Amino acid sequence: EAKLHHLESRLSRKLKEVYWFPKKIAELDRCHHLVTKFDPDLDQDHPGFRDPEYRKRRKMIGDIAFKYKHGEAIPRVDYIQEEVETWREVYTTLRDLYTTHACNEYLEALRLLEKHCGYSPNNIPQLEDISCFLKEHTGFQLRPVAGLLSARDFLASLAFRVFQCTQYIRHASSPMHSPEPDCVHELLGHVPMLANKSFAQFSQNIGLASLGASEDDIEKLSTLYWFTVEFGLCKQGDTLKAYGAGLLSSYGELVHALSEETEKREFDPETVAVQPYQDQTYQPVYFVSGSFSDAKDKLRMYAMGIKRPFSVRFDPYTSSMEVLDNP
Ligand code: HBI
Ligand code: FE
Repeated sequence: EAKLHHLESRLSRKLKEVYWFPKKIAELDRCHHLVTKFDPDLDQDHPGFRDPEYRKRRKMIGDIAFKYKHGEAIPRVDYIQEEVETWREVYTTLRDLYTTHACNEYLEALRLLEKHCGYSPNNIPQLEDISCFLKEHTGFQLRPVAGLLSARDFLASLAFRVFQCTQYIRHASSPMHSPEPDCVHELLGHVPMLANKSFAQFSQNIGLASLGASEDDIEKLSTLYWFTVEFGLCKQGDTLKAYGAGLLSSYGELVHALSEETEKREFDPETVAVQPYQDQTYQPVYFVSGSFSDAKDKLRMYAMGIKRPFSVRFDPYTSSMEVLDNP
């Protein structure tokens, strides 16, 4: 009894010395810290900066996320005609390219999303429907977010198999590009891959490694996330295909990435974690994984090297973290 008490207080002392992190899924309600870098209210280069109507609409949709609490159904958005037009333009343009440029896992999931989740040129799918679909396939779920989230909060959600998803759409003047994440990026880039079991596990593992991690390790994990989940390539037979969401939601960069002009290197977490990256223009270098289970194994090795005075284990029955003391 006394010894148990001693052990518990040793662990709780350790936890006071690291960054706070959510221990149960409902605590993701506290992971809502936005980064304003690409916000249309502040970023003069945002295509919506000079369009008060657009900013008002984006704010209205963002309010859904600010009010949202874990466990609630995600409110549906009645998208206006202009928004659906934007979606249609991107959807039809990208859809044709996927056949040759997207990996098989992506194509397979997209077919299912078209069949079951309202993915079509004429309809912006609803987060609530997608969330139910993903739960059935990989246990992932969505929650709405009002913009670009801090890396720490974003990664912490992944640890619980929760993907924080924007619900507003990019400005109509620029259907092929958005400086910040929007629902085109999330729904066409991220969602199909999250329906794949190996990829889902890979994403959760990055999240688990981030809990309570130092600023330096968060930066490295973000960089790993960037070159895999956002801009990753994989080998299928003799050809390279895209699985990264930043590629699958950008016609220009998807063509560019798989062209002869770019450098491709084999995925190796140690080097990727410190590779400088670009968020203003196309990447000069891309990293190739043999398969998701291969990438997962390499990442697991890398994560084992991150020093934390405790370890975490996700309990899927309660969607909470077991925090274990390291001797
Ligand atoms: N926030 N809403 C949102 N969507 C993302 O895809 C996203 C984010 N914050 C950080 C992030 N992605 C990554 O680039 C890493 O920093 C984790
Ligand atoms: Fe993204």
